Amino acid sequence: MKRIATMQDISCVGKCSLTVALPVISSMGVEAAVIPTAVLSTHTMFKGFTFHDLTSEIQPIMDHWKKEGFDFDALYTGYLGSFEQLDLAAKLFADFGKDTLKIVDPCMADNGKLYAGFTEEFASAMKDLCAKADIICPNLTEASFLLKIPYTTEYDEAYVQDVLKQLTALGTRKAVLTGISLNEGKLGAYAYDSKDDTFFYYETDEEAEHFHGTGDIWASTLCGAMVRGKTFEEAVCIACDFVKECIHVTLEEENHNTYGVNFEQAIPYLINRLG
Ligand code: PXL
Repeated sequence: MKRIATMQDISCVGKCSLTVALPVISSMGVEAAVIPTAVLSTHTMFKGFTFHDLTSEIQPIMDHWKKEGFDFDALYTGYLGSFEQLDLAAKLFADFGKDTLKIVDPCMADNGKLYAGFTEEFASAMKDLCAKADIICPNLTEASFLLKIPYTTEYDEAYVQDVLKQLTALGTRKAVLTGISLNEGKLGAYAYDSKDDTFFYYETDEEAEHFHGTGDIWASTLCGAMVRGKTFEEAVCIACDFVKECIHVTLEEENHNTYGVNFEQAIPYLINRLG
């Protein structure tokens, strides 16, 4: 059985980070080992969330794993909350990442703005972690902060390709920009493999609403699909299709919640889509 180690927080309510990574990866038939970086009562879009930092646990967890001789088919980092956690993620890559797929989702911003608590200095340090990854999957806002370029919603295909080339120039082999819309009513992901110098774009019909946590579902699905032997392109398509299905299932439900998607009832679709 394949095994992924993922490092991100637990937001107890919010359907993001570990509360989606675990079920999504597990449902893809892959073992999910976790390094929880913090416990929050909710994700940071709610007011008054509690926060308990677990940074001091991370090194002891990795030391124990090393002693037990565990290895992983992929390492996947999501929302990380401090410079120290970025250093520990780099350590995870150094200690367990030889010949292992390393995926960094540089969670820190959306819609032109950094999430609560993040700074431009943090974005700059995140860039160094991205350099150590095989694949990174920022949205356009995160890409703008990583590259220190202005965020824009007015872009064309040439712009997206240029951003992707700049992202891989940070040191990662592949970059995928999520949430890209090149055609009215469509939404997708634009990917670049710098080694082969090939681009790849996949889009689906855009759903009527956007939800928090879909980036984490997207990255978890990409990671699971790659570990299950799908090509990079196939994995990008599966991740886009699954997120679209999650939003679709959510919107079908009367009085659906607004803080996260109904990915749970879309899981049969994912298993089927995986083949
Ligand atoms: O989905 C990204 C994410 C993960 N974890 C926490 C968050 C967010 C986004 O806001 O607040 C705690």
